[in-house]
Amino acid sequence: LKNQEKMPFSGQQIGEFFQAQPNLGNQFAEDTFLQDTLKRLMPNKVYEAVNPDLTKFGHRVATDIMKLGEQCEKEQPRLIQYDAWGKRVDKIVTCQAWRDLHDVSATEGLIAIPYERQYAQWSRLYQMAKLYLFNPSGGLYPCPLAMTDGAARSIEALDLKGNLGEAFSHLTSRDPKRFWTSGQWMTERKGGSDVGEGTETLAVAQDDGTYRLYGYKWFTSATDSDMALTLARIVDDDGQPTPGSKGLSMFYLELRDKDGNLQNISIQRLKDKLGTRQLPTAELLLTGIPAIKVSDEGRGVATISHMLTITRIYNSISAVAGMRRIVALARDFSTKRRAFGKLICDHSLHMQTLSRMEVETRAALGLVFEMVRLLGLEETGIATEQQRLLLRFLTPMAKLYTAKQGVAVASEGLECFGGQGYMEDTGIPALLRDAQVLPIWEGTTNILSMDILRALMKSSGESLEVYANEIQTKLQSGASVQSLSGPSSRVSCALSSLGTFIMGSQDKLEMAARDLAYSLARTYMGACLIEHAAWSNCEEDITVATRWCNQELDLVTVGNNNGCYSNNSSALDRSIVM
Ligand code: UCC
Ligand code: FAD
Repeated sequence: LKNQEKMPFSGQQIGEFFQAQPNLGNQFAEDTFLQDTLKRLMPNKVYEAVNPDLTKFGHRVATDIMKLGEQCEKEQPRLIQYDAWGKRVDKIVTCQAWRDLHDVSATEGLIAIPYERQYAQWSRLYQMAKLYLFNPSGGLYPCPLAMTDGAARSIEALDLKGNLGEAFSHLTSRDPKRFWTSGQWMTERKGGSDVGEGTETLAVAQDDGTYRLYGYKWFTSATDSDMALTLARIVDDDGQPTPGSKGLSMFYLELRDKDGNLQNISIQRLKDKLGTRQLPTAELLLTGIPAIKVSDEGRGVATISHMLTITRIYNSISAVAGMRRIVALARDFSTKRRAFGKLICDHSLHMQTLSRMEVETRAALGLVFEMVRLLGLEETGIATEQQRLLLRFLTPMAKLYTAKQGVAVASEGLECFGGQGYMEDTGIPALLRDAQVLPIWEGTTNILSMDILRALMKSSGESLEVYANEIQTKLQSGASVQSLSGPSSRVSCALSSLGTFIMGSQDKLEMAARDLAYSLARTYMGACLIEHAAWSNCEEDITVATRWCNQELDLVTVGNNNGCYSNNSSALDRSIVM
């Protein structure tokens, strides 16, 4: 053959075909479901007022902010424990991009917005819409923001501004030089779920009314934060603590002194993690750090639950935002990648795969923004008792369910890119690695399933009544749209079988807790999708609601019929596993 030097792979040439990479457009402008959700939940005047900022931010998260996030993945934090002369320094070195994300968070008002309350109860929706946009681009900075917001909300809700007003003003500042972040230290080596048994940290009273804390915190994320809320056990005059949950109190502390040196803390090591690698997560030895008690003695768990509500809502926002991101990338890629003679978006089976991911994403978004709506009502003091109960009930449900969806959709999403989805330098695997933490931190799936039961019992069943009433109200809104009658009756059936199951199976609730939580979440999601479709009256939304309700609503009934929660099922589970 002549002219062999012109063959495509000859010499130094590596071929002529290069796959066009997936790109992101403006993440607000492209997300019509988010826009519609906000239009439905906000008065028009508020939506029009926040729209320009969301549009601007939607562009930033696909451009400069995304670059900062990518940089944080490349330049991960490291710990310098000793200086050249052997002195212990315990310095966490973060990259410039991480510090820039701190400044972006302040100037964009990511924490400030809901506390400024310029848009009354709708301020939360506005803020959470920004956080949703920020999450998959923000290099895990949303993690410290979650704890920062949780701390600010705790200070506000617990009326602690007298003592902690200065901290509150730092946490909610738009000035990067003043803006503080907070940690949330609950987990110790003996246990992160059962903190009542797991907490070994002791608090010793000082003459001036403050305390010093001694202990070992096993997971502390964003250890470059300025302050933290934590749990410890106050010792009596003989040095004896009260065991169990009733011995725990909540404390406020600042990590560094005025010169920026850690105050009686040593950073033992940074965690070597599957994902969230952008985020410094450390083990801390507390060797007498000064702290202020900010709960009643023995009320630590109940008090820190104000923070948990916020961080669990952030977790849910993060899950749905991750889903949106991978769907957006996979959708764009499908218009660029060819196989078997056509673009993969023209293969109907691939399009079905994408549309199922989109339905999951919309169902999750509907539930999460419903929670955010309720949070806005609660913190502006206008929520009814029923709405407060509903928020309490939905928070663990949404956290646990969206976290699982987040992992499943990220995994499916990776596959949409074929082998490239598995390649680290595309940035796509990080979406899966980072999603995998969402079911673990802030309460695992089982623990949150039990938390739903806790909320149910504590309200003597009223939470369930409120939940059912709210679903009925949503279905009512769809009554005028004929094509929603099918999905509405599926939700009604699911609701009544849930009610029957709960009332008739008090002894089985623990065994059924996880399936029950999933069913409660799916049923509520169905109702939210129906409400949305009734509001828009558009065919696409009606199809989404119909598909969701046709596919998702039978779990508890199936489990019960299969004897999964019967008296001997636990013994059978044990024999299968062991
Ligand atoms: O993982 C962590 C940080 C990660 C970084 C942040 C990321 C955020 C997302 C970012 C996205 C990018 S921090 C660690 C998180 N740890 C947990 O979530 C702990 C999980 N374990 C539990 O939730 C358990 O259920 C415990 C610890 C709450 C169980 O403790 P107890 O002491 O056994 O619980 P009790 O006795 O049932 O509850 C004590 C009191 C009760 O109130 P009273 O005494 O008035 O009856 C409960 O009703 O606390 C109340 N309580 C609650 N109240 C318990 N949980 C709640 C709740 N969720 N809401 C309201
Ligand atoms: P365990 O409590 O030992 O649980 C092990 C398993 O047992 C879980 O699957 C759980 O669901 C199951 N289980 C336990 N009890 C029950 C039960 N009664 N019924 C059924 N199943 C049960 N913590 C902080 O306080 N601050 C932080 O900043 C922080 N950052 C983190 C960052 C990362 C990246 C990670 C991975 C974790 C972080 N954590 C943090 C810790 C996290 O909150 C805990 O890991 C989590 O709460 C679980 O606790 P554990 O690891 O002790 O697991």
